[in-house]
Amino acid sequence: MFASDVRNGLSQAGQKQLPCQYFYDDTGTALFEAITVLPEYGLTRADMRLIQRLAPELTGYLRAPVAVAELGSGSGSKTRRILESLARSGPVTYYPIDLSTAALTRCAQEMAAVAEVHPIAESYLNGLRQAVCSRGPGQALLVLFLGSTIGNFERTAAQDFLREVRACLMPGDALLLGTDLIKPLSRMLPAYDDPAGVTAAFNRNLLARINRELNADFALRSFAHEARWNHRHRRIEMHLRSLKAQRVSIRGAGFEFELRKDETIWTESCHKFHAGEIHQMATAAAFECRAQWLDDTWPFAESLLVGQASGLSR
Ligand code: AVI
Repeated sequence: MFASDVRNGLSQAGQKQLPCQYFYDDTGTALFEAITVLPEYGLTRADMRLIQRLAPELTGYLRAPVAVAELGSGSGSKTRRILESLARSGPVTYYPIDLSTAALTRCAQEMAAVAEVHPIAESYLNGLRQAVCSRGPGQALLVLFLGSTIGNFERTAAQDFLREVRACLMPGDALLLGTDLIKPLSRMLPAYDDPAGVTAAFNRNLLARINRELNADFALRSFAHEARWNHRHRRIEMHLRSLKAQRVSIRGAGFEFELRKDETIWTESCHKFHAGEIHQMATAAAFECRAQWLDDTWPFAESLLVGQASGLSR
C-alpha cells in the first residue's frame, strides 16, 4: 500500500503528491506531538480548552448509558476529561479506533481507570461499524473526531465522511467534531511554518521515511518546507520544494522520477472552516448541530452533531 501510494503520487504528470497519512511513523508521531506544544500552533490548546468547558455539559445531550467511539485514538487529558464526565452518570464503554496498535495500547492503559476500554485496530469507518455492533442494548453512542483531523480531508471527502459516519449511527447518537476556523494569515501561516523548524522536520520526515522503508535516495537538504494559503479552497497546503533539478530513485517501489528546480511535492492540506458552515455540513449529512462551543483565543469550534430520525439509514 505504502509503496504503491508513493509510486502513484510521485509519478503523476502534473502536481506530485504524497498522502498525508504516511506522516505518522514513530518519528513523525513524535514530531507532531512537538508541533502541538509550539507557541505558533494554537489548535491543540484550543481543542483542549473547549473540551474542558464542554465535558460537564455533554450528559445533558445524551441518554445514559453511553458508549464512546473515538476516531484516532486519543491520549491524555482531552479524552479522559470527556470519559470522566460521562462516567458520573453511569459506566462508560470506550472504543478507541486507530490503525496503530502501539497508539491503542498506550491509550488503553491511560483510559482503563475511567472506562471499559475495547481498542479497535481498524480504519475509522470499519472500526466505527465494529463499535456499533459491539455496543450494549440501549447504549447511546458518542463518536469523537477531535483535533480538526477532518480538515486534512478534501472538502467533498469530508462531507461524504460525515454521511458515512451518520449512516453507521442511530437517531440520537452524536458526533463531537473539532474544526479549526479561518483566522488571519498572520496566525495561520506560522502555525505551519514555525521558526524552530519543527513543522519543516515533520514534513521532510515523510521523505526520510520513504528513504528508510522503501530504500529511496531523497537528499533531504535539497528540499525546502513550504506552507501556503490557498484562498479558493480555504486551506493551508504543505509542500516540499525541490531546490535543484534532481533524479530520485525509490528502489522499494521499483521506480525513479525527476523533479525540476522549484517543482513541489504536495504533502498535506489543512482545511479551515467558518463556524456556520459546520451547521450546513451537519444538515447535509442528516445530523443536527445541537451545540457549538467556540474558543476566543484561537478560533476553533467544537460542534455536537446529533443524528436525526429522518434521512440516512444503516
Ligand atoms: C492532524 N492535523 C489536524 C494537523 C493539522 O493541523 O492539519 C496536522 C499538521 N500538519 C502540520 N502541522 C500539523
